[in-house]
Amino acid sequence: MTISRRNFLGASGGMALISASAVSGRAQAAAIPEAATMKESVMQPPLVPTSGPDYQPVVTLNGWTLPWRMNGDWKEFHLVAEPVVREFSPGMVGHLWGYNGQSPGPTIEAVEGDKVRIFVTNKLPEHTTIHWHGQLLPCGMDGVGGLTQPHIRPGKTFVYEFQLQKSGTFMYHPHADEMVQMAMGMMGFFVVHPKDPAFRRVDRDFVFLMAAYDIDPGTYVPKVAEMTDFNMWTWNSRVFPGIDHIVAGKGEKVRIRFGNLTMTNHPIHMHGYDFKVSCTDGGWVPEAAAWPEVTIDCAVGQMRAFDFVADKPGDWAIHCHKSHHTMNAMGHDVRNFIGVDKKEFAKKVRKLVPDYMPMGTAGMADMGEMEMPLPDNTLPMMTGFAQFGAVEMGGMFSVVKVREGLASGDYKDPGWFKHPEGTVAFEWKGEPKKAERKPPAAFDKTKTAEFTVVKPGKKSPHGNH
Ligand SMILES: [Cu+2]
Repeated sequence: MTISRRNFLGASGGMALISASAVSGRAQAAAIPEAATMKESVMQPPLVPTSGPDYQPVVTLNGWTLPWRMNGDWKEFHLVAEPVVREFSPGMVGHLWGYNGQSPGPTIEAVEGDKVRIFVTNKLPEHTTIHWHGQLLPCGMDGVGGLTQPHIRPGKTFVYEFQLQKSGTFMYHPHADEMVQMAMGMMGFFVVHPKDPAFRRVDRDFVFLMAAYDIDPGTYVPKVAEMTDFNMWTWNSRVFPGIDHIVAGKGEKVRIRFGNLTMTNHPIHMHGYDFKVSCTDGGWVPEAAAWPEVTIDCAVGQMRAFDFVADKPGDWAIHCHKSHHTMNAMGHDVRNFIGVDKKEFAKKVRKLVPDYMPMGTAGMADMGEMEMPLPDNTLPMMTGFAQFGAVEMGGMFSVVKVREGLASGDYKDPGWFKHPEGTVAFEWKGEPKKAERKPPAAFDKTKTAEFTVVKPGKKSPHGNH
């Protein structure tokens, strides 16, 4: 047999014949790389490249990067589409569909110019495909079932092959029975690192995908026909307080990348910093063209990455700014009882229902501290505690923890921030005696005369507001 030019381009050395047959879909079982699988929903350490150009590998919140093997000059990956059980946060799991044991699937990382060969095995009860969102590739590798390829039937394995044209921030998801398969959690991140290791390089690089689920309290399977009324707003199919914290050392360059596969936009807001969009799923934003933000809206089907220098230590909140998206399962037909006196009413109800609690007459903050009996497999609507009390959040919320003296590559949770004395908001307890007075670090004593305390009921010296 002669090695044709096509075979030679398809692979090199002793593997040429095997990979040539893999290309044509007649791969022997032995030719398919082993499909790694993940049982844990905790962040796995970054997968540092052992060959090829150097790059800073990403960290997937509550996730992992798919191992690959080199076969000649092809980087080979193996994704398995299959039913998975994903923990959303301790106390609740979803029966989802995903890849290689988890939803989302493992992050794929490779380098600009790499030739990638991705084996996709379908272990779902129905057919599927994979679309490589944002990648520039031959049309027949685009993964649109019926349009660019036949569907991958249950039990079958297909091969996708393309060369990575550019670095950037991409994702993968099915383009077959999309409404069902994405509502069930099928998606994954795809990061292509620049060939030049110095290009837009950062010290830490975090990724997550946003997905929304509608899972009735006490049940396990998302309602796939839901279009607007979701109750689980997730980052990497996790909700607060189950979402990994984003840990960085003081002074490090940090990138956070995210993509949106829900049915609505998510304005992602990070406290304590301003920052710029450095990359979209269309490519890198030239530094001179980026404008500052503190909230980056990510529309449906979009991806955004932003960069900042972690120069301000602290526990900084990062969350979707739609306040319903930082809640777990909730009823949206709750009436507003703020200001209503339910005391007399409650007495009467307690004669019939002894453990009745009136709620919401002063807002709903008390729900953050309440331990109420919940149906099986349900999370409280708002929950989570930090060093000062209940955080009263759920859904798309996490904490960026910037610390001094963190070793590079240390992603362990450093605990809660130790605030320097005098830098935490405090309760006003009247004018302290001179000797007791501890002004906040940045407090300017020369300005104290400008502050006047107005007693309730009295008119402000600047008029009535
Ligand atoms: Cu949102």
